[in-house]
Amino acid sequence: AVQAAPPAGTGPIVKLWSWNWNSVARECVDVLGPAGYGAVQVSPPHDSMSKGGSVWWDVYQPARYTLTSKFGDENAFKNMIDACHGAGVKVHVDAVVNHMTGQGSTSYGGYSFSKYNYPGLYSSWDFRNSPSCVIDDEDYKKNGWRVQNCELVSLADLDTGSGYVRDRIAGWLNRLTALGVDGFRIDAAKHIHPDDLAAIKAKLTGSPYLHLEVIYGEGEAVQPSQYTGIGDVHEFVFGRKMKEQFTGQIKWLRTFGESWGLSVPADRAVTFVDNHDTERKDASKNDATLNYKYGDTYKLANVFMLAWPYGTPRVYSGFTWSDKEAGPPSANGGFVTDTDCGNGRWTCFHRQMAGMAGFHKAVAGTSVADWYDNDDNVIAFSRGNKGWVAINNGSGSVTRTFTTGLPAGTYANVAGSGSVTVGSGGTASVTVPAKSAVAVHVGGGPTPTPTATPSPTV
Ligand code: LM2
Ligand code: CA
Repeated sequence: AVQAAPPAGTGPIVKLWSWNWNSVARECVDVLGPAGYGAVQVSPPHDSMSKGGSVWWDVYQPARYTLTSKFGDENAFKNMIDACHGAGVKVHVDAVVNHMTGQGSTSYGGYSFSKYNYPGLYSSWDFRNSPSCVIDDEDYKKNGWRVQNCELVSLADLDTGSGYVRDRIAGWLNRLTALGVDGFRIDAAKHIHPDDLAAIKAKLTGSPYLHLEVIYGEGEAVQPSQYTGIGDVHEFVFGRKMKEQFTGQIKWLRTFGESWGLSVPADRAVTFVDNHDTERKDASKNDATLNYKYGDTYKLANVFMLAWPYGTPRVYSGFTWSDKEAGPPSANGGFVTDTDCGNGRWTCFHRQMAGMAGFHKAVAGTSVADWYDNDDNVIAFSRGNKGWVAINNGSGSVTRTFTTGLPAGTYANVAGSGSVTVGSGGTASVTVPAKSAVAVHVGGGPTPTPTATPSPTV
């Protein structure tokens, strides 16, 4: 199978994490398609460890390859794919294929399994369990073999070197492709040897887009560069840099790019401000990121991600939490309930970025020009003659005349409210309130609704 990278001008990915299938379907039609999001990444659809429960992480313990998850049944899954495709949105599935569960004997609905035994699917010899070993923290720097062959947090590690296991994994992914799935986020890809992953990829039908979760760590034995020949790779340094910059001075972003020590080249990177793991890290840890709790600071980092050319951006949207273990809103024995963006239980952050999804799509293929910064926390730049953005990460409002690079006209602010009128010389007088952004693009205005508070305006 040939790796199909998203074509230029494709909208960003949005990860609707822990959303049920019915809710994703509705969101594709109501919000994602109209906004210009290119693809939605959904949670693992396989049958898991338990049939739902009170934690979120049960879905990272596959129990069998059936579409019987806490997010809905096969019908709901298929309806979601059709609805999203109808809205012009591709569907990516979170594929957990490095391991199965860490469970002792478990039974439900007439199905019984244990850590190294899944009737009709895997038996003990399909795992690297003789002798079994568990990955230690020091393995990451010292021993790449153990990172890929020992157990990740004691989860039964599949022998991905075996032809039988490769066939089972490819068979599962191919079933999803046959249902219309367009791409896969490969969970724990760092723990699967690149040769094994390449062999599985060679068994895939169609040309699904692959993006691999390979977490970068300085000086580690397993590196993202070992995987870029297989698919796009998640750029974990990006989010760490966004936290550092947006909690400091963003003027430094002028030179942002590979030279900053990013781990994946721009044309192979999937970038994100946070994901479901990093949003839960203690703020003091050096691999912590911003998350929705940072409010406007988080929002501005996402505006930058969608405005600056680096990789394929992925907007993250999950549920609100205070307990790190707590699962999504659910009922009836753990089935995830329909998303309600008004009840405070879901962040629905991607809705705040809907206008920027369109911006990202509109400016594809252009380069950065007309850089401005105030030597502190206000920056602005254009993207060719297609778009212009100003980000004020400081504590005071800024009004000035900017060079936008845009044709004369009035454009809607897709990062907030109000509009910007560009004169014949490409300049515009704009007010950017503290901790806010103004983003305008060709095809994104003139704005139809004059607002009561006319800032930012001419
Ligand atoms: C991932 N990427 O590589 C996921 O993004 C991450 O969320 C997953 O961990 C991990 N890999 C495995 O797919 C989460 C969660 C873990 C949890 C696992 C499995 O962060 O805490 O581990 O899912 O559900 C849990 C317990 C852990 C226990 C393990 C096995 O928290 O204490 O280990 O189950 O029973 C003894
Ligand atoms: Ca492994």
